[in-house]
Amino acid sequence: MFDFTQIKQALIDLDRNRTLASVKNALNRNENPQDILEQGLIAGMEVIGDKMEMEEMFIPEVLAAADTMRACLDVIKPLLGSTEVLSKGNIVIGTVKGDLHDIGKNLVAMMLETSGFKVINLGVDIPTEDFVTAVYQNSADVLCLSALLTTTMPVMKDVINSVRRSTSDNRVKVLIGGAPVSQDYANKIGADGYAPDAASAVKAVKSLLHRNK
Ligand code: B1M
Repeated sequence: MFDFTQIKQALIDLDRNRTLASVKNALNRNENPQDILEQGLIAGMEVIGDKMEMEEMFIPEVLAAADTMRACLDVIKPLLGSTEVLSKGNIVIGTVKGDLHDIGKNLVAMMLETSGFKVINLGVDIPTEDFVTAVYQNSADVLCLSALLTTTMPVMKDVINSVRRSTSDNRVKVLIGGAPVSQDYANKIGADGYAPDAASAVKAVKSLLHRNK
């Protein structure tokens, strides 16, 4: 059995080369990319978050870890499954205004892409009007909003209200996610769905599209 704590610890130690080497080593040993992600990289990021909260780690260190995580995701992405030729639907995704966190959002985008959806990834710190424009220009079926800060969660409500105001038929469904977000919160702000992680985001998008038919 592969010891995923190697990956987790290398990420916590901010050792980029060792983290990448451990990820490649696990892949060479045919470990499941999903396990590498969850038991190695995401588990490591959780510890980094705790250290950040306890002021044992600071922004430059967390940024370095985020950069390493991004490099590892680039290695894993091609192995998560091949993108289907026909798009199953158009998805617009972004992190709301005021929020710069993008690792989880990019993971969700990546999983959706490899599941056959056309994904328009707007990036981070996206103004509400840009979401509205992107939904319209791309005839989006689902709008995915990510927020990692309790202070930016309320922005999701503004985006939902603006998107609803701008489309008369309610066709576009809105899915929300991010560490501080919950199903209760989704209900409260009128989102169509909530997903706690990237894998369930794919399931949630499929279920929302199914409901659309
Ligand atoms: Co920040 N940060 N950060 N940070 N950061 C958190 C979120 C925090 C919990 C850390 C802590 O204190 N323990 C805390 C938030 C507290 C709160 O609001 N309750 C925090 C803070 C306070 C801050 C700053 C304010 C710090 C400061 O400046 N004093 C600042 C804010 C900047 C801003 O956004 N305006 C800040 C900055 C940063 C960095 C820039 C240094 C960096 C981000 C780099 C980047 O993303 N490119 C960073 C990081 C890396 C973190 C932690 C450590 C890790 C986040 C992460 O990438 N996790 C984080 C602590 C933590 O989460 N434990 C923390 C891994 C990722 C895979 O998980 O993003 O949760 P996550 O995504 C998951 C799910 O949430 C879900 O699926 C993903 C994977 O399965 N998901 C969705 C996400 N979006 C989804 C959308 C969906 C569905 C599911 O559908 C649409």
